[in-house]
Formats: sequence, C-alpha cells, structure tokens
Amino acid sequence: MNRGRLITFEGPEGAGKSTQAAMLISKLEARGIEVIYTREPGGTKLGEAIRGILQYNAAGEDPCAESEVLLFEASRAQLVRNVIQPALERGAWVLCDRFADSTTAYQGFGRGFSVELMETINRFAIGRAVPDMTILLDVNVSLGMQRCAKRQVGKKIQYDRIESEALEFHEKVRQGYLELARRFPERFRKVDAMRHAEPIAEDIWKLVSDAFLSQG
Ligand code: Z5A
Repeated sequence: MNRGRLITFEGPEGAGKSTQAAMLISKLEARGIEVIYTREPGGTKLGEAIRGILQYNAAGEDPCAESEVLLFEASRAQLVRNVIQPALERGAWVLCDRFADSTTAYQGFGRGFSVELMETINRFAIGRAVPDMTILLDVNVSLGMQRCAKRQVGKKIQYDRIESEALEFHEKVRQGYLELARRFPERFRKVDAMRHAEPIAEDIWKLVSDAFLSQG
C-alpha cells in the first residue's frame, strides 16, 4: 500500500483555507480518493479541548506565550499519532487546515520566538508526517479581517484570543508565511487568495493534480 498524501493549508485568518479545503476534497473524492479533513488546533478529543483553552480561555486563565507554543504542539502531536499517520499509512490523503507552519508563522514570526526553535519543536511533534505540499493562501490582512468580520455578524463571540491581536501582529504573520514560502520552495505553493473562490480552487486543483495525479 502506498503512503497517502499530506496536504496542508496555511495562511492568515480569512484566507479561505476551510473553503478551499472543502472544494479540493470534492474534487479528490470524485476521483475515488479517500480524504480525511482535519484542522489545527483540534482534530482529536484532546486537541479540541486544547483549542478551547487556546482560543477562548477554557482553563480560566490566559496561557503565557511559552505555554501557548507547547499547547499547539501537544494538539499537533496527538493529531499526528491518532489521525494523520494512521490515515497516511492506509493510503488515504489528509488535508489539514493549518499545521506546523502556523506555529512558525504565529509564534515565531508573530510573537518573536526563535524561528529555529519553533521548527525544532515542530519536528518533535510531527515526526514523519512532513507535508507533501503546503498551500499558502496569501491574503492581505485587511481583506482577511473583513471576510472574518462579515462571517461574525450577529454571532455572540466576536473574535478569539489570537484574532484579537493587533494588526501589526497579523502583518508579521503574513510576512512570515511569505518568508517560509521562499525558504521551502519544494514544499510551499503560494496562491493569490485575494480573488473569488472559484479561480483559486482551479489553481489549487492544477497544482495538486500536476504534482500527484498526472503520472501514469
Ligand atoms: N494558530 C497559532 O497561533 N499557532 C498554531 O500553531 C496554530 C494556530 C495551529 C486558529 O483559528 C487560530 O490559531 C488562528 C491561528 C492560530 N488564529 N488567527 N488569527 P481558527 O482555526 O478559528 O481560524 P483560522 O485558522 O484563522 O481560519 P479562519 O479565520 O476561519 O479562516 P479560513 O479558514 O482561512 O477562511 P474560511 O473559513 O474559508 O473563510 C472565511 C470567510 O471568508 C467565510 O465567511 C468565507 O465564506 C469567506 N471566503 C472564503 N474565501 C473567500 C473568497 N475567495 N472571497 C470572498 N470570501 C471568501
């Protein structure tokens, strides 16, 4: 049995990661491919509990910046061992909405922790689950925020803990992602996400099908 593919979606908030993952899933499933969709933080019972702590202070106090890193990594380690690695081993494809590069972008470039340290902790958490392709949906911060604001209209919780960070923080995150895409061109595919969803989905399909489905 061939190992499946791990495709991760990254980008600033409101980039359209969940929307594009859903569109890619339908195309892959139409080809008879088993696809598992998951997200970070979360994707397991432990991970979803950590998500509540990280986003909405479910533990009753703010995690300090160091705890924040380790909580993201704990959620990731659990997701890899319990969901991603077993799926890849049985030949399924896994589409993950955010993965290790989010820690490098948000906690490294955004919060200012050493990028090398974030990458080292990421390697510990992900083990062999290195993404085959990382789709970076690039959107400018104001457009991403406008999209999220539209979605939040009428909802009780407005913004979560990380979404509420200052604009400069989100700008550092965006620039961090662009830097990662330059550093790891073999894995990253940058897609202009400041367009309608359909042409973005077409570009992603071309990238994915050219890379993984065109042989034979
Ligand atoms: N975080 C971290 O700091 N470190 C880590 O290691 C990890 C995460 C793993 C998770 O939040 C937060 O945790 C995140 C990073 C941090 N915080 N921030 N900021 P989340 O999972 O709740 O949210 P998110 O990952 O940021 O995703 P999102 O904001 O939900 O956005 P999205 O998935 O990229 O977009 P979407 O849901 O597909 O679309 C958003 C809205 O825009 C929606 O109404 C769509 O209908 C609309 N949309 C989508 N595409 C388009 C286009 N092309 N045009 C117009 N409108 C569109």
